[in-house]
Amino acid sequence: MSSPVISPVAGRIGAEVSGVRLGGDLPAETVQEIRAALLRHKVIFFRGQEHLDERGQVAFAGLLGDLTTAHPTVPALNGNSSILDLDYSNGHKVDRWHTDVTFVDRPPLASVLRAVTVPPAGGDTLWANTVTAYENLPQELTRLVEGLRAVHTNQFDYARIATSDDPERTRKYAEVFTSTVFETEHPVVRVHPETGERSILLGDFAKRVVGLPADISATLIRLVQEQVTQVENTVRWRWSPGDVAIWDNRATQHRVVHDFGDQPRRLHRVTVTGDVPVGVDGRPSTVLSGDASAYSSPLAA
Ligand SMILES: O=C(O)CCC(=O)C(=O)O
Ligand SMILES: [Fe+2]
Repeated sequence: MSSPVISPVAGRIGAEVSGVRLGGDLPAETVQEIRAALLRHKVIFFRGQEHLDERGQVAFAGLLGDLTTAHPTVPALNGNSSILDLDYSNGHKVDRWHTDVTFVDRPPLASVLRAVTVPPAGGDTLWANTVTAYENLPQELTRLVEGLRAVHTNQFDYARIATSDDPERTRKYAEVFTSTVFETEHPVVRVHPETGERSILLGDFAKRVVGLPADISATLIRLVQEQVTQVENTVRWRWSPGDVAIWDNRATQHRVVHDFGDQPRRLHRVTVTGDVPVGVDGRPSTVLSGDASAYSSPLAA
């Protein structure tokens, strides 16, 4: 089989991989090349994977590692316990910059997202490189954030997401999302377990910086988030059905662009289990509340 062709998309993040037909039967060598591209480019895109159904997506993702359950609180898509159904007509609305599932002690290593239905225009997804974000911080700020830890939680601020036309639907979704409250303290700068790179670990589930008064904490989180999401650190993907994006959830944040009104938009996500983040001082993250062991344990196949 010929080697995949890797073409960078934005200057600091993102690459398109062509010449690969994704599935559970990829040779180990190709999987290795995909992993290397992921570590290097942080998010990789595959077009034209229309042949991939739910089982195929799960089988492929399983080549990258053990899979999590669909979500710590949100039920899986019927019949497949590792697929999270991101259907924007069911109240799902995560339109803020985040790293996936950082409210648990082992946020996913990677997410594999497959476009099922996309609006005729809009509904792009953005990713930000949290390594280049860290590297481009002014040195004085780097020194400050390296010593900080932040508490991440799935506890929703209802008012913040209640922008849907249907507040009842939004309320129901939030109720499910927070049916178990998780809280985890993570370092604000983590060391990547494979590349050794340092990256910012914040995003929308980060609620406060440990040891700081609420107002200073909020200002500091906003300040660092502004650096992470600077356009130079980002890439934007215009979806077609059958596209697959994989991101290194240890080195990125992402968000949907919610500019498609009531048009249907649906994607399926499968996530690969990650490990416990570690700060530059070697200290791992610690759980404050909620037991997420069932989420991150390898699923019985
Ligand atoms: O819908 C999107 O574009 C992104 C949704 C999301 O946050 C995710 O798949 O983790
Ligand atoms: Fe996400």
